[in-house]
Amino acid sequence: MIPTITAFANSPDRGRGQARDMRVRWALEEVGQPYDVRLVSFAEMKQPAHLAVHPFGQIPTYEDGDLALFESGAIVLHLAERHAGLLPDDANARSRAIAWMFAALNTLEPPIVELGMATMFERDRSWFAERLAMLGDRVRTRLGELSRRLGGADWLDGAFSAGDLMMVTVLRRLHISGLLDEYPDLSAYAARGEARPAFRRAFDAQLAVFTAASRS
Ligand code: GTB
Repeated sequence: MIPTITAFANSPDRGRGQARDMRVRWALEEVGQPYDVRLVSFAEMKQPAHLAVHPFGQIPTYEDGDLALFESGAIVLHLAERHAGLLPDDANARSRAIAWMFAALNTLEPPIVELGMATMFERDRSWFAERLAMLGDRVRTRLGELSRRLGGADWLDGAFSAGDLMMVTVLRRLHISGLLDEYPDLSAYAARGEARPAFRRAFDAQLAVFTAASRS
């Protein structure tokens, strides 16, 4: 059976691959699992049919037979555990790769999202410049720490893993801010992820949704 994921019918990022279906698409491509996509509007996401799968009325979701999942991290972990290619065989290395997934989602992504939200929604506030500087420094702290740990290696812990997949999707959210450019090793790390054929296929698939929507 081919799993079905959900994605934005009209992604506000205009096909830049910033929405969280991108990481699920990428994982599916890495493991060679074909998939279908159900495109949903913002209104449809809040309807009972979608809320039955995603309690918070968001994308992405993943449905495969009896299994319905939400949360991009849970979906990527599910795929990585059931297919070869995204987690090492060695039990300790596997746990470390999963720790990097959590680090991406719990330690790096929150300040990066906070910075993005402030940039989008708080520009007209009197305290915007001060807050932006503070949020930028919080992100820089994490990037500095990540850069030190990466230590010039290609990937975070040996071979490419679901930990790198998740970390690269999180770092990509900084492209617009220019902050990632302050860390050439992390820029190169993200670019290595983006150069993977599976990433390219996933990116092109989500871009095709935007291109088709903008033509209609
Ligand atoms: N923790 C959940 C997960 O990891 O799956 C978060 C899911 C989530 O935030 N989904 C967003 C959503 O459905 C889309 S990805 N939002 C609609 C809603 O809440 O009503 C977040 C996102 C949206 C848009 C951009 N963008 O335009 O650049 C980037 C990221």
